[in-house]
Amino acid sequence: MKKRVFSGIQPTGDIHIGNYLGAIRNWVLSQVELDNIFCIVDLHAITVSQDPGVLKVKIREVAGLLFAAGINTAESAVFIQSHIPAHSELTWILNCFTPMGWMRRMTQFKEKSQRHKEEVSVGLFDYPVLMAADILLYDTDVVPVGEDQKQHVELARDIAQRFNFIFGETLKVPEVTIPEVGARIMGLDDPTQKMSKSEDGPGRVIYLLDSPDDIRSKIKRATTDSRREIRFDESRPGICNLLVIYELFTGLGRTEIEARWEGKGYGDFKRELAEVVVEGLSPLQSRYRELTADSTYIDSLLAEGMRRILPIAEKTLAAVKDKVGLG
Ligand code: ATP
Ligand code: LTN
Repeated sequence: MKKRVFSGIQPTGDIHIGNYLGAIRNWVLSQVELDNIFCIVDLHAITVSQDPGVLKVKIREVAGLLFAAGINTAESAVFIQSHIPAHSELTWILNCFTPMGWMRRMTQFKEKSQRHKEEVSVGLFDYPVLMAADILLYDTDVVPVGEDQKQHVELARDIAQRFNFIFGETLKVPEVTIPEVGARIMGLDDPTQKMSKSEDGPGRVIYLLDSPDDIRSKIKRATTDSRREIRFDESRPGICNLLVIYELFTGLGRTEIEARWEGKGYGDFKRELAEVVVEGLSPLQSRYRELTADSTYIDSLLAEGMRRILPIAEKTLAAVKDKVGLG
């Protein structure tokens, strides 16, 4: 039996090479040995304000990029959260068994409610319970998340354990893993800041759908330092970040890379790096264009994923309703 892994990705903002090199590429490589479920969490997205037209487009765009990157429907299921009503239904039921005290401890809510002061919704407060429902519906073994989401997965474990304690063994208690990100890609304009969907300083982020010219000009303008040697030296975050991007796209070893650039200048290195990134993204971009040429194709792949996993969600929800005494 393959281990079941559940991952959620928010359809907000544009997917960038940090997401690709740090996560999506590894998902593609792991799909043979793991039973992966990828959920595009549109219900989570609306916990803060979204433009409806943009949201709809972004949902398909994220899906298209996952498929273009090599996620394959025979091995993995990709689906849209709001297409399976069991997510909302289980959230409601779990709400009724989640103590307020546990929710008040959630640090992401504290941060986000500071940031979105005027428009803090009940949904934003309930975000972690919706996430628990996502995970618990599919008998998930493992949830790989970044450090910032660890507390939410621990809450999902606590909720499952409490439910099982009250009603008897019903929900599988998932493990959380923090993948050792091979790389944390930093912003090109400011290598002390993470490359991130929600922070798009001009020239900070290379998006997966950027044109070759945009990629070239962002890399050309990338912040480095006044030294000359091209080395993997963490005390020089600008050039080091560019080298890591080069390393991941070329697959070359660090010694080999340093030897190749010995005695050469930043300008030459940046020019070659830009071509490496342009070429590295080009197959993905052409597959994306092919996949999206027929506007219904992505929807058909999503429907296929949904059909495969819907019975798992429905079975869990039915068991939960039965235990609670509903219906
Ligand atoms: P946001 O700004 O909305 O938090 P994000 O770009 O940081 O977005 P997430 O949606 O939180 O991305 O993460 C999706 C996946 O991409 C996660 O597995 C995360 O670890 C990975 N990831 C995100 N940013 C980077 C980065 N700069 N370097 C490496 N991996 C990253
Ligand atoms: N909150 C997560 C996205 C997410 C998720 C999940 C991750 C929603 N549901 C279930 C893992 C499992 C985020 O912001 N990255």
